[in-house]
Amino acid sequence: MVGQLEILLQQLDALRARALAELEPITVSSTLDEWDTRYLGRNRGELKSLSSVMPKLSKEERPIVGQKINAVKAELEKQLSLKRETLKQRELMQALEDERIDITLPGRTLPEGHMHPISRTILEVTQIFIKMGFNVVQGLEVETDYYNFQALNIPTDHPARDMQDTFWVNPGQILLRTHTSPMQVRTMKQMQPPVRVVVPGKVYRNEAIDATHEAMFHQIEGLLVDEYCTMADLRGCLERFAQELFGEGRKVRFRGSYFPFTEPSAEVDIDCPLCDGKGCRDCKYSGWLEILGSGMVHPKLLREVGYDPEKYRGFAFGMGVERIAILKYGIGEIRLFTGNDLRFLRQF
Ligand code: 2NL
Repeated sequence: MVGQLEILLQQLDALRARALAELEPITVSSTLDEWDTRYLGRNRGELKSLSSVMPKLSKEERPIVGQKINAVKAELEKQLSLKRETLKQRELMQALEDERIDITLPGRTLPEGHMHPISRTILEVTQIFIKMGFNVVQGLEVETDYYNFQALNIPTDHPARDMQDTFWVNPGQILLRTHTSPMQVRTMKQMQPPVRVVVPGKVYRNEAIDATHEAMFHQIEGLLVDEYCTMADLRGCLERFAQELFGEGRKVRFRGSYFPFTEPSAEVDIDCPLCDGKGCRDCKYSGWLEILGSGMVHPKLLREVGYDPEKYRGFAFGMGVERIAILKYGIGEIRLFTGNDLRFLRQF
């Protein structure tokens, strides 16, 4: 009988040819998996089905068929793994192509923030004093009655001590500072002269709020204590400051005044930078603008912090940051600083 064996070998060749022909056009991994199961599958694979006739074959025929099956199997497996590698490679290239990033597209920019005009003014003012050798000190906003009033020689009948004008945390003892001077007192108690500090920060007053007053505002105070220190040094220092901030050639004018912590005391004006001293609405046609208060540190204060007033002298000054910013940038009113109107804030 020319039959059984020949047919079986032909069927194996046909299977091999069909499998390879079907493998050729496959382009996706999932179809490849289906092909794998159909031809090489352990349970119902076509090669497995043909192998199931083995037990029916004679002893001589079995190795021939066995070898053929193994050869076909080996060939299909080899082609499968080659195909898998090719597809993997192609799918990777495809993914790279699909996920390609166009680096020439403009980026999504984050909106840039702005420095608040108050912060900017504090920075500009402190930088001028830093250039003159001052150090910047910042500190407590919640203070004791002693540091805020008593140590500063503020008499009990002074209007600044009015209970109504102060935010008390603990009435008569703990309060929100009404000026930054307490930090200067603390600084002096901590070190020996020479002292050169500027203290910027928030201060609080419980007074009627209008276009020029708010309950919280900012101050910058300055203090210098040394063996040789006169009112001429104070004047020179403030003149330099005024010219750095408001323009070279700026003139300063001292007017006698009163502060409990300085003696003598003076208000300091500059010739109006808006009209160059000729007189305009902003300087109320006087040609001068008040920018700060100042004076020679009261000897009582020097003694209070443990300095010998016979040996040391000091000068001090204080300015309202809102007022300086209003003058420098021509801002209409104080409420703009806390109004959070971006149309205003974006100008700085
Ligand atoms: C003003 C006036 C001033 C001071 C502040 C001061 C501080 C110490 C000692 C002496 Cl620790 N003086 N500060 C002196 C004179 C004036 O401020 O009109 N500020 C807005």
